[in-house]
Amino acid sequence: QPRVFSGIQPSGVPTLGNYLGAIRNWVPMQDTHEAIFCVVDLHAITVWQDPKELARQTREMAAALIACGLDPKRCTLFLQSHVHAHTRLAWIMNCVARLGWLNRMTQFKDKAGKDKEAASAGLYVYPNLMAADILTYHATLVPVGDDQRQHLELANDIAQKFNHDYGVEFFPRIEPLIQGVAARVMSLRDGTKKMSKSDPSDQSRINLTDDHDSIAQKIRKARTDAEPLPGHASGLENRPEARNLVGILAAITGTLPENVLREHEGKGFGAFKEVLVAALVAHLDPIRKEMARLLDDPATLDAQLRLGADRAEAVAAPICARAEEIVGFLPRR
Ligand code: AQP
Repeated sequence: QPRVFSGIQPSGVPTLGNYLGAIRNWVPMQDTHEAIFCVVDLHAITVWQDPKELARQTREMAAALIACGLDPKRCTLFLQSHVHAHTRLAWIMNCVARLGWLNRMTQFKDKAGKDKEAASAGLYVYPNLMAADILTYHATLVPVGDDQRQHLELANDIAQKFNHDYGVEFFPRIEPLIQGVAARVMSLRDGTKKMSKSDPSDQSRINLTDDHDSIAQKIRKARTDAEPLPGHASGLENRPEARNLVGILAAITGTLPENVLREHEGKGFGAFKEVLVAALVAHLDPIRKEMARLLDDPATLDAQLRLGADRAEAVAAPICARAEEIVGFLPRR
């Protein structure tokens, strides 16, 4: 079975974007692949996180993943900071990656904002840690949202440079797996920005912890235009907010935007939004309730994460040790 790796930052409550672009696609892979999923707390601290909040959010993210259908028995689910191979290999990757490559990363530019000098060095080398996350498992498939495409290309460049510089065929090629009609869910306030768990405005996103009332309120207030829904996707050009809401309904009901448009052609957004609210609540409410149930028993959750870390380490530690040997580090005897 091919080995799959993916991760998610505990930098806030998981959003509908995380769910449709990533988590939901991970669930079926448990049965078809050797699946390794990680809550990437090391990545989260590349921007400031209040320590108490980070700890709470990390458990919450783990609970969300299980509530969405990841089964700690059928996949390896763990916290990144529990498996030291990630940081050990990341250091080597820091020394393989070139500054010129990192300078081209658009996520750094977006997240660092105007004052690049004030961004953390961690945020800058984030893609190197991400390369290490994947490569320390020799994973070949990485299911992610569309926003991560550039980082995966960089991970391949790093892997190839390592192989070339040390004259080995050690790290395999990584294939990004970017799936579904909602590979990029946009903000509810601005259809040109992606929906993000760390967006300062809670109104910009649907959280997996949102109940009926918050979902209804956020969708009713979501930005749209005054035109009715067209019958074809061509009628959504230059209407990013309208396209986003249609895409969300299509994804959540398991159909294509064309079918949504055929069914709702000519409707105004007032009526369409009510359909969307009902579909979102029906889909997300069981997840929200299951999350709450899991968080009620943190000891069981922690035990599951510990088991996951043991399993992850058994795969990652020997690969990392071999990489260190290739570089020329003496083993500790
Ligand atoms: N809006 C989105 N649409 C589709 N997929 C998305 N993903 C994130 N946002 C969207 C996918 O979710 C996975 C986990 O992402 P992450 O937590 O590692 O970091 P991120 O991509 O930076 O996500 P956020 O929500 O925007 O987090 P913050 O705000 O902390 O930066 C990835 O597979 C990602 O593609």
